[in-house]
Amino acid sequence: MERTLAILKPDCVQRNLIGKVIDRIESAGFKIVRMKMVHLTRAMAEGFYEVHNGKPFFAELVNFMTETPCVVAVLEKNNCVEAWRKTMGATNPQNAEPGTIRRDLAENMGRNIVHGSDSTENAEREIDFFFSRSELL
Ligand code: DAT
Ligand code: MG
Repeated sequence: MERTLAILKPDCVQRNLIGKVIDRIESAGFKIVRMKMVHLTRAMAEGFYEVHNGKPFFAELVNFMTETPCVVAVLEKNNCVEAWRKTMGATNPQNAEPGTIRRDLAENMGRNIVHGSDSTENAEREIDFFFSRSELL
């Protein structure tokens, strides 16, 4: 079964929306196979988002992701990577479809509640970034 990495970002935790987002995940048919809270260090946030290093929003992104703990989870479903991107909605909540998490809950593009891997290759990399081999057994 295909897997992806989801993050309930610091804004989700700060605004007490963890339960609402988990409900949406489960209602959309994803199985939550692993889940934990993590407070990212700067080095972790910079490493996780290294493809965005050098972009104008990079510093803001790293600051945001290190504000408070977040929740990281491994989701499982058929066609999981694409299905989770669809459930999240577009990066900019103003462009996201009604009924998506970002459209319904996010405040702006920088603070957009959730993360999802954008390919099966990146899903593997991102799951390995947060979960050790023994945690995945
Ligand atoms: P996504 O999270 O939809 O995969 P991304 O990988 O392009 O989007 O960017 C990672 C995060 O960086 C995104 O969730 C929010 C932030 N971000 C991206 N583009 C931005 C911009 N133009 N201004 C502010 N924040 C931005
Ligand atoms: Mg991305």
